[in-house]
Amino acid sequence: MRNRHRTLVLAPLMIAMMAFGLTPAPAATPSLVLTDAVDYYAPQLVSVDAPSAAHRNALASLGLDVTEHGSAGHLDVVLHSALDEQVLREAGFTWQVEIADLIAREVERVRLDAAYAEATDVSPLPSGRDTYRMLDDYYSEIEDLVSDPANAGLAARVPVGTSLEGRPLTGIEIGVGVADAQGDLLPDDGRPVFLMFGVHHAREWPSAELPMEFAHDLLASYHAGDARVVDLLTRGRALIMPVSNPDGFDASRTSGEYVDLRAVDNGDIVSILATPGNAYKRKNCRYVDGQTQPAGTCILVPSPGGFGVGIDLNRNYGALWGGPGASGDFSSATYRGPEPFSEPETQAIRDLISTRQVTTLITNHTSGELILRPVGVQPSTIGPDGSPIGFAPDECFTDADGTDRGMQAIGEMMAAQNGYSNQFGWELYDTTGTTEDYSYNATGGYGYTFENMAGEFHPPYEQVVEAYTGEAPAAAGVTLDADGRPVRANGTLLTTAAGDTCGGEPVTHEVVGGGNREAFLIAFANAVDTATHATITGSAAPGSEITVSRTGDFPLWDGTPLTDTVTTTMVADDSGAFTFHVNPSTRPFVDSRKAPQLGDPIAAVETSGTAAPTRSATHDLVVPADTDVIRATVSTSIPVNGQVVTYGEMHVALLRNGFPVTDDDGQPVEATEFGPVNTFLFRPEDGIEAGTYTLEVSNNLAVTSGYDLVAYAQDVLGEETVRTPETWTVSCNGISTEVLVDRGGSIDVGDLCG
Ligand code: 0X9
Ligand code: ZN
Repeated sequence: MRNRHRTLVLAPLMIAMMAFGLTPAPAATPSLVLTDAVDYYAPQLVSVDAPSAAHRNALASLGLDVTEHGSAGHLDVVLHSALDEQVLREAGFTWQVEIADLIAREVERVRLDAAYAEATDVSPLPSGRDTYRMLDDYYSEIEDLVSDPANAGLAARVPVGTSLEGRPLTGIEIGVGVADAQGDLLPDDGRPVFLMFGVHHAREWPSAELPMEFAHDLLASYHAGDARVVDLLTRGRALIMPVSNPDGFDASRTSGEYVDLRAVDNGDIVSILATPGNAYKRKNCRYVDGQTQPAGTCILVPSPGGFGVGIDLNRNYGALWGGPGASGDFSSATYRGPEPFSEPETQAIRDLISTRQVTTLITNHTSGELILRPVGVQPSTIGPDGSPIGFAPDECFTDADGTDRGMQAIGEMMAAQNGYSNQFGWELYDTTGTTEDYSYNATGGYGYTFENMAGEFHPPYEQVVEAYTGEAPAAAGVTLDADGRPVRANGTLLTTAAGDTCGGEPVTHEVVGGGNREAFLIAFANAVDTATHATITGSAAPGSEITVSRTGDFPLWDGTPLTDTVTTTMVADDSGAFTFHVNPSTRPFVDSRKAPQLGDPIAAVETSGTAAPTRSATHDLVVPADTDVIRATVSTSIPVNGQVVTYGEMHVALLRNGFPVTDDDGQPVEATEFGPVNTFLFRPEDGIEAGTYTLEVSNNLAVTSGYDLVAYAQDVLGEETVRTPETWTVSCNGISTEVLVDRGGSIDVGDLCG
């Protein structure tokens, strides 16, 4: 009832804002009177044709409300205005409408959810829930779980921090012996942590439901004597924070509920129109960079979709902050904030990650049915150190038994359960400053983004239930092909070829299609698997405190170093010995990266031209002997709405005597890697013979465009950057030692504690 009352008061303000496309100044008190029905542009969800990563990055650079959902060749975008449509059209994109009216869909969603709740006594979820939780439900359920006497010792509340508006950031930690009698966290005992987040983005409600259900599940399964869960909770701990952006979530969730008001005011357009105010809000609640603001006012400021006030928390983390796929404009859906970790929410999460040994992390988002792993930008993109970003050093990792246990392999194991696509973060579009890129780069713990659900930010609740249990079509359709690889119902592999080059014994899948429940359990199992993290052992008197710490710099995109310290302290038990489960001592950031290092150009062509839509133009490059690669960068700019926008939508092919240059097997040599400004790297297996080559530039957009082309002949100096090993400083009772320990390794420090 409280919400309903508040809605009626707020609706006219929201309508006024929508009608005039305004974002109010803080504490604005407009007194607009609504006379006639408002003729509104219904926000729509459209699927934009974007056949290549270059198209997708071009699309992401238009400043529209791009979502992560997209199948091969498409990317979904929320259109909020006729102007959005115009921007898309003028950039030459075509699209299909998926949801013509998100407001009407919200009305339908509320109706479907009411019907589902009516028809359902207890859902198949561990909690039995049949409706989306409100913010207070998350707080009260966590409190109920930790104070339930049956869970004594097993579940602890974790105060992670406080949001901008002063709401608690609350996690629950689950593991044998983690809590005291009051449900507070006991000191760390050296066991590894599986960390799971939800709702970085306000509108992505299922991303909080799924981890909350996993918390219920772990406890219930433990009590039921499920041997696998008992083992996991004995060897490790699961730390779950369902809502990482409580201010934004509360605004979105309560706005979504307002739609119900049509029943109260007889379907008056006012209450329905009020919905988009915050139901599709994405960012946090910051109104003005760096300034505090009155608590509880976020809900008053409508943020249609990704736009409006706020900072995109998933662009605010430190790793390569300020790089591609993040915006410097306050009103952008991907606004990165004025500096890395400018927001209390990301600061709190950084402090959490840098004081615990998080060996595996899943940050849940919605939607798109994807499992994304580092890195966030295309590997050929030149990073702040002047070298290509390359692949994550842990993309592939072969354990002592010869089995693939790298991030790609663990991703595939999870994909076999929920039916999602296992792929690199950059395969849809570039991002920098994201949660798992930060956590992976700073700690070496495996990190994934789950884009849960098929294609809506808050689909009917029944779909959330099915996503957890495995009844969802994506999970239910998974089978194994003749090679034992997981495939979709239509027979396509769930994991992309790009990551499938690791060379160890492939992982095996005994069960498939178990939904997110099984996928989360696999991630937890990886977190406790000593094959994919490291251990430090020694002897210690009961109660001794052992600390591991490491300080290092990682660069922001402009090269500015950001100092990062990881320090974790554990307390030895009564056994006289300790085992500290830690991440590898060397951070991925300074670890060897698999990326070609190119020598100085030995021949070059710099030119410009014009290409009509779907047509190409050609330019010659005379290549000397000793050339290993030809690297071509084509940049274009097109005025859109009076602004010059830089795209990367042109494609380059390499020809000789009018025919594509082919490899041994007769296939044209494709550009293997390309960056956000369209850098194409041609690297035939046998190198490049001296002679004249032709670069064919073709225009994929529907408008004629000028371009600049720079192409170099270069040789490859080496495949990997030099590794700079790092150590953990291990200390106990004032004595310390430096320990170098790799993934899968174990080091005994003896009686360091004296
Ligand atoms: O753009 C995002 O923040 C995520 N998608 S969403 O639609 N939920 O907003 C994707 C983040 C992907 N992470 C990395 N590429 N590292
Ligand atoms: Zn998201």
